[in-house]
Amino acid sequence: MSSSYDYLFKVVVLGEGAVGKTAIVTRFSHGFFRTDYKTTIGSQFAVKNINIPEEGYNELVVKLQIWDVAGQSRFQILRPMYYRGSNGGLLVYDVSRRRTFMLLEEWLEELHKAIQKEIPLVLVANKTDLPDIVVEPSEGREFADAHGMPYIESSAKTGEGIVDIFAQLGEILVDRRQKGER
Ligand code: G3D
Ligand code: MG
Repeated sequence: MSSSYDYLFKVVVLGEGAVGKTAIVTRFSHGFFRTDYKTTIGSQFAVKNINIPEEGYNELVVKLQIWDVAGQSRFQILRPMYYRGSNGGLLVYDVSRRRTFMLLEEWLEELHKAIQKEIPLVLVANKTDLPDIVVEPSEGREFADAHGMPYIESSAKTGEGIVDIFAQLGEILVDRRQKGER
């Protein structure tokens, strides 16, 4: 098995506690988690390669290093350390809890304060399998449009949208790299 790849990107997963960050990453990476032993805060990353079709018959191998950052407020002081060097991210909320949607701006602020620049993000509306959806898709789309990000609905429970999240982000990141942006 070859471990070579064309691009490597660090991806951070942001959002309130219990929105499904760990569930999304676990499902996508088939549960292969590597614990970050350097700290005790429980942040961990998964590594997974995705293939992105190119023009012609080419396919690019993109290696994603996906950081699942602890969302609890008691870890707030430590989180900026994990944002450093990230190329892109997932901004996740839970469609059954409005509070997790209302707090998205604060996650953006925390990220930008830490890394001092804009990076491509994907807005993830998770838990669409639940019957009691309180944040309408139109609201999610509006937020995503306002911030220039794609909007993707997902369920870590059923698997809906999970591959799409990383495929879309991967494509955006490759596109930027090919245009010479970091
Ligand atoms: P976090 O990492 O953002 O804190 P977790 O969130 O991945 O730990 O998920 C929090 C809880 O939500 C878990 O339930 C998990 O199973 C559940 N969950 C995550 N994604 C989904 C989803 O798409 N649909 C549904 N129905 N549940 C989801 P428990 O009960 O294990 O705490
Ligand atoms: Mg978690």
